[in-house]
Amino acid sequence: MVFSLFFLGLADAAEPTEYWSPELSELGAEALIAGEFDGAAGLDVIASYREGDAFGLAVLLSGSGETWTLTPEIPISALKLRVAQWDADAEEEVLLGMPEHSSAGHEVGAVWVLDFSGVTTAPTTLESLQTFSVLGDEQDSAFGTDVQAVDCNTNSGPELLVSAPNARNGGKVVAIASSGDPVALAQWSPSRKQGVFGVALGSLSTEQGPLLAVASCASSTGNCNGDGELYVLPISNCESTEFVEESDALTGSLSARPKHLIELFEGSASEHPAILWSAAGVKSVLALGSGAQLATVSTQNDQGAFVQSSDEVVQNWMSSSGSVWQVSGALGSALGADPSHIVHQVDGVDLGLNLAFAGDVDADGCGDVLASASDGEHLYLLSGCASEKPDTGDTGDTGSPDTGDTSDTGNPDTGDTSKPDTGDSNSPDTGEEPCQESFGWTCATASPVFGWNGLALLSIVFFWTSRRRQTE
Ligand SMILES: [Ca+2]
Ligand SMILES: [Ca+2]
Ligand SMILES: [Ca+2]
Ligand SMILES: [Ca+2]
Repeated sequence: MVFSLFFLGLADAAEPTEYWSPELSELGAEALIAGEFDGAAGLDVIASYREGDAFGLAVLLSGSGETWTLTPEIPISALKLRVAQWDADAEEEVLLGMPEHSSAGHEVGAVWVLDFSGVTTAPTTLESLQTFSVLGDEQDSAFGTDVQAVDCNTNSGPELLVSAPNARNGGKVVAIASSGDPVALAQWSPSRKQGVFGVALGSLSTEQGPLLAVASCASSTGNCNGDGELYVLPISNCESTEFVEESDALTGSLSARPKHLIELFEGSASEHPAILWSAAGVKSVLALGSGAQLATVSTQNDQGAFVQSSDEVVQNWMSSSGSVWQVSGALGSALGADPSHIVHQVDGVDLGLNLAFAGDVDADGCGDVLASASDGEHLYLLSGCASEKPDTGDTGDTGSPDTGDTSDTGNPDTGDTSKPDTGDSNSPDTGEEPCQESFGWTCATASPVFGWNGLALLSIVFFWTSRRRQTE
């Protein structure tokens, strides 16, 4: 295996703005989604919040403009939120997985489909938004750990694909019919009858039809410490029970339990299609065709949040060391050479516990992202357009602060990295320390000066590995 390691070079700093401050505890710390849910033009946002031992959903629909707090009759102790197209109307529906949900005293797990179409007044209960629900069939199986809606059967409408990684004999994924009774049409489980199958799910649309990506840990710890496997299941016809062989895994030996499996935009990697195994601490780019691990991005102190937007080029958004990094272009060898990274940060706050793509909310031509943060009180809006550009033209006028201006011509401000200048003009910034001094890391490999905060902490490691399979 050949790998090279270098750090991101110059980056621009961007100041997020407070987008939603509903005075709830731990807003968006567990889950955060955004989309068009109510049918009234404008972004709708749903975030978890905490009330004592339980979670609720904080809802901000553009049609009402008010914050609603919704809790079900049985308190939620664990949840997953996904956005899906469930019914025929144009609005998106919300999938709520509750893997610890109890029914009749048994913790069987549940998934609800919530429909906010046309909802303009505060619902009295979360249940009143329910358009479909299904309970797990086995105690302590963690049914609802992850969920996707994919049309995988000839009957009308999509099916609900639900994982129950703690189910007997190594976990399972089931396809639930959307019409009629919520019965299981199909089931996938590991033939070795051990491990944790279905810790995360992702849906992929390919020329060969819909595919379901399933993350599994071979051991039953659920941590995927070097034994994580990615399965890609054809689901154009899901109507039977299938046992998945270890040798069917697209790739194995992956680290860290993923929070998301994401179908990457074209242009995100050297091969397409590609899937991102997005876990806390590690983001692995996996080629769907060859199974090769194309690139690995290591992050620090994050929860595995990752989203993409697409402007002129793909924008990758991920959290590391309390900041959200916006990295343009392919997650591959060109990454470190491209200086147009933007770091979004808020003083004193860990930003980016969860991320949600928000569309172009501020109408400046670039896709934007919502981020929850450790202060727990606000959702922040991260603008996809760089609010500050590198100083490429300082003329020496000493009176004006150098805050990312590009109108001056003259001396480039070569020390400028991730912080607005504080007033100097014809000399390099001195307010920013090279990473060598800040972190004790060597700075020799990339650009001359590094930013002061966290640049070295988002290190990019490329693994040029061939496809790895477990074949025993
Ligand atoms: Ca809306
Ligand atoms: Ca719909
Ligand atoms: Ca609907
Ligand atoms: Ca924008």
